Amino acid sequence: MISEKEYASRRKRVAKELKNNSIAVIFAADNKVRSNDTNYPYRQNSNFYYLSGFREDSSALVIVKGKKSFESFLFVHKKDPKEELWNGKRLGVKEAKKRFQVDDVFEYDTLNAKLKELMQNKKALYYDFSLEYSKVKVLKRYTKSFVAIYNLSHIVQKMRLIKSPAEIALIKHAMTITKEAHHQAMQKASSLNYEYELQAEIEYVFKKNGAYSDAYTSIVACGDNANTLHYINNDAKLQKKQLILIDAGCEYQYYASDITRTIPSDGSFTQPQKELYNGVLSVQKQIIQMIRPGVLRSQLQKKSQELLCQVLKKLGIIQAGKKKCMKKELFKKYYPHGIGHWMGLDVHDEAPYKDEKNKEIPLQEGMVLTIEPALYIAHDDTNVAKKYRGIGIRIEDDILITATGYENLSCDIVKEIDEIEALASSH
Ligand SMILES: [Mn+2]
Repeated sequence: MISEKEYASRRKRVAKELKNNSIAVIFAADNKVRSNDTNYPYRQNSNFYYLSGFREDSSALVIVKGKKSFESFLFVHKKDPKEELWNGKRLGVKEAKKRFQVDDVFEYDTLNAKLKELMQNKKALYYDFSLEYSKVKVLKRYTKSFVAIYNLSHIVQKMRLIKSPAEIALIKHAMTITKEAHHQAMQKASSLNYEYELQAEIEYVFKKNGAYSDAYTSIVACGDNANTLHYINNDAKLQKKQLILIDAGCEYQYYASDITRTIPSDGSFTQPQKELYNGVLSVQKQIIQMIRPGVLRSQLQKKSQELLCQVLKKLGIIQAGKKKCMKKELFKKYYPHGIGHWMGLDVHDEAPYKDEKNKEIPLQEGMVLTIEPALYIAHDDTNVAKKYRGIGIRIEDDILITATGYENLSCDIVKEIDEIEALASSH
């Protein structure tokens, strides 16, 4: 749980960054139509949630900065028995006043009128430029009167980069659920017939343990399907003697987990699969061991490419040495993506990789970064020995940067070949 005090301190930190005589407006997410009159399950906007902890739609947070002091106001949907009968209880103004440590709470219907009043004599306006919400469009009507307009999300994103102990605790909880899901998949894979059955087993564990759901659409890709990086069809038959790439993580109390494991379809790895798998695994372990404050993500990226060049050479997939492999980027065909990304409220956390001067931000205590090296060998790549074709392997863990090094938050999710095989045979 994130305390109301922590949310209040985040608003205070935002206010500190605002220019004097300014106003910041941040909106809750809109509902999104799935089809006709049904909506997707509602998910609050991460930046709004980060600053308010409020999960209802039709709400907004306004921070008004004076010369030194600031005030924060929350706008919430009014109590409305008729509407609540269909769409669930609303907190309402009265209860919101008790719960949130803001200066005042108003009805959302009054937002436009209130904004007009609060914006009087303000010099700068902050809002999230990336949002296309209906209310943002309204906001744009007022912007002409401002001397300066800034993107609020830049301030919030920077804060989101460093996780508090309470946030780390939630990510760790998400990880315990995701661990159970992946272990379940390892145990059940050989007894199932379709990729979606495996997906169902995984997401059952998510839901059963009180996770909102998946933090992103699960990837369950058997054989050559793993070579499609964002494969989400998950509708193919599970073939014998294949590897299955499973990229799945739950979202718990708004915090993500993002884990990939690659497992055999019938309980045991074949010899060529083992060779490729152990190559990727050894690279992943070496990269994780490099992690500590001050290290750059680009250093991890380059090192992962160099190490994978060596693996590819050792297996005879490429003939060139490390130097040529790097210079000509020969690895790219087999490892086309990045080593990892920030993770938090979003699976790809909306936080910067570079500072204002376009300089890369080094790793710091409290950041959470995924480490996910991979090798993808297409089924029709005739340059590669036949035994390796149609195999895609990615191994992904979520790493917390600590004061002296790192903590692998997903170290309990097995990834050694003998551990995976042991789980598969324990079913
Ligand atoms: Mn990832």
